[in-house]
Amino acid sequence: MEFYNGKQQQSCTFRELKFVALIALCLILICPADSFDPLDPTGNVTIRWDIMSWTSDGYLATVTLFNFQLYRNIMNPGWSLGWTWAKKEIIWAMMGAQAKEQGNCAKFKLKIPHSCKRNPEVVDLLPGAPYNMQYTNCCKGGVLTSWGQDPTGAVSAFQLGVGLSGTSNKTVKLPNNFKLMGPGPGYSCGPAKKVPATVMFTDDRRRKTQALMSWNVTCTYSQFLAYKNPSCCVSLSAFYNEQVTPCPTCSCGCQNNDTCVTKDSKILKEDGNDTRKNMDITPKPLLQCTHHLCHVRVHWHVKDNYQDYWRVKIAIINFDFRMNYTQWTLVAQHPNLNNVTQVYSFEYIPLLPYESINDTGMFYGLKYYNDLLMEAGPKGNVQSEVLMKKDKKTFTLNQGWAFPRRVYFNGDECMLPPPDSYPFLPNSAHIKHTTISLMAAYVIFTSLFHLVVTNL
Ligand SMILES: *[C@@H]1O[C@H](CO)[C@@H](O)[C@H](O)[C@H]1NC(C)=O
Ligand SMILES: *[C@@H]1O[C@H](CO)[C@@H](O)[C@H](O)[C@H]1NC(C)=O
Ligand SMILES: *[C@@H]1O[C@H](CO)[C@@H](O)[C@H](O)[C@H]1NC(C)=O
Ligand SMILES: *[C@@H]1O[C@H](CO)[C@@H](O)[C@H](O)[C@H]1NC(C)=O
Ligand SMILES: *[C@@H]1O[C@H](CO)[C@@H](O)[C@H](O)[C@H]1NC(C)=O
Ligand SMILES: *[C@@H]1O[C@H](CO)[C@@H](O)[C@H](O)[C@H]1NC(C)=O
Ligand SMILES: *[C@@H]1O[C@H](CO)[C@@H](O)[C@H](O)[C@H]1NC(C)=O
Ligand SMILES: CC(=O)N[C@H]1CO[C@H](CO)[C@@H](O)[C@@H]1O
Repeated sequence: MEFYNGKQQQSCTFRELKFVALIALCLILICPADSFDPLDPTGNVTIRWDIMSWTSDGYLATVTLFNFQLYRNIMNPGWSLGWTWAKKEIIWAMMGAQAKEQGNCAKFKLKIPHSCKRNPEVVDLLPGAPYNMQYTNCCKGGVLTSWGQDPTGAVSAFQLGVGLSGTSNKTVKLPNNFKLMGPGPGYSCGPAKKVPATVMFTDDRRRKTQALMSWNVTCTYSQFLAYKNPSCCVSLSAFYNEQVTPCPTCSCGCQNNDTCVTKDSKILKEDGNDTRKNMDITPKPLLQCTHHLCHVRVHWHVKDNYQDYWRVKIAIINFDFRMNYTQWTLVAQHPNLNNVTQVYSFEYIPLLPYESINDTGMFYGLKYYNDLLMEAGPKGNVQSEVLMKKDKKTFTLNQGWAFPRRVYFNGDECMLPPPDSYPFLPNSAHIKHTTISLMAAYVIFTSLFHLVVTNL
């Protein structure tokens, strides 16, 4: 936690140089609330629970999950949703999802409920579930895209029949203690709140119907709750300097002999047989040994500097031998992303976390081409180039301006190298370590900058 705040502060001081207007924003960002994401301030997963009809001992409800997060998808193995019943409710039947455990239904003789747990945990069905168990928007294996990427893929729904619950809006009690799990922890949910009854279209969209009673639960994500360490890091390079700035050592943890394996490890060959046998069991990550020990490294290369444009090459490299990232997302914050002219082999959409500031965008893969970031190995990378139109007043190769301020992979913030290690313009190292006055350094710097800009 302290660690992250430190980093935010650093990038803030960095920014003040050019964007006085952003200072106020930075001050807000230095002390974010636990689950506050400055690049997606309203990001949340909303669970809507609509009672559609009353039954002899309870009700039939449709539960819908909306992943309203702009760029955080819910990956394989998908969401699971838990809650605690307020009374002695049971689930008679479900469509489009199932409770993980039936629990003790011993006191039921004639008809056996689907689940009698006081705190059921529900998961989506897998694609290809039998037709008579399906429900609109179900059966995605719990995988949801982010709202920014594809709102139609960001919704999941199931139907459940509840018994022993009361049969009117006066006797039904709202469940509590909602728990949403993504592929891991990180989400925390507020209490269920009664909301105006949902009005919805029928399947053929020709008629509107209305729920009898509705409530909402809002869940938000916090990276700090999810992982002790970041899971990705950023390395940098530029055409004007041969030196590559690597990810900081131990960005995502430090090596020891059982946290990682080398490329030619025997475990990997055995693993091939293993995973095929246990396809349904979620494999533990198996990381390639690196000095940063991250699952993913993002490389940002300043490739070309033309008169009116400049070009960045972005590569994403997977170091997890047991992870295929389907529908990955990459978010970058850089002041020039307001003038993106072309993105070559990724999709790009600008994100506007604050109305007036257009410096953040999301990249994701082209369908069937590179929307799957394959497991570590020769195919475990995706890349693209971005062409941006220069704003002559702000563009500079100095002081690391050309490098991103923030980077997120799949919604988790990546560790950036410290600004003083960024690739510097030729000769500026010399300047850095001699005793010439700041003024002289400034003059040399600006003329050098001029040279680079006008001659390349
Ligand atoms: C959840 O996200 C939606 C869509 O962005 C937004 O309208 C809503 O206000 C958010 N809810 C909360 C509690 O932040
Ligand atoms: C219950 O439903 C009735 C009729 O739809 C409505 O008039 C009443 O306000 C509802 N009561 C509560 C507590 O929601
Ligand atoms: C409840 O959730 C639905 C679906 O996300 C949303 O449209 C509605 O505005 C929410 N209601 C309130 C009061 O937050
Ligand atoms: C890791 O290294 C330590 C000391 O270097 C050794 O005692 C231990 O057995 C090793 N563990 C594994 C799993 O190789
Ligand atoms: C994995 O499979 C290959 C060929 O199918 C076999 O030669 C090898 O012994 C197997 N390894 C293990 C650890 O089962
Ligand atoms: C990743 O996808 C490839 C191709 O679809 C497949 O061969 C491989 O087994 C997958 N790896 C994992 C860890 O799921
Ligand atoms: C934000 O930047 C993108 C990318 O260049 C541009 O397409 C979009 O029009 C901009 N939006 C606003 C509101 O400035
Ligand atoms: C050089 C250039 O086209 N700059 C534009 C970048 O985008 C902002 C708004 O997004 C414009 O105001 C600039 O003129």
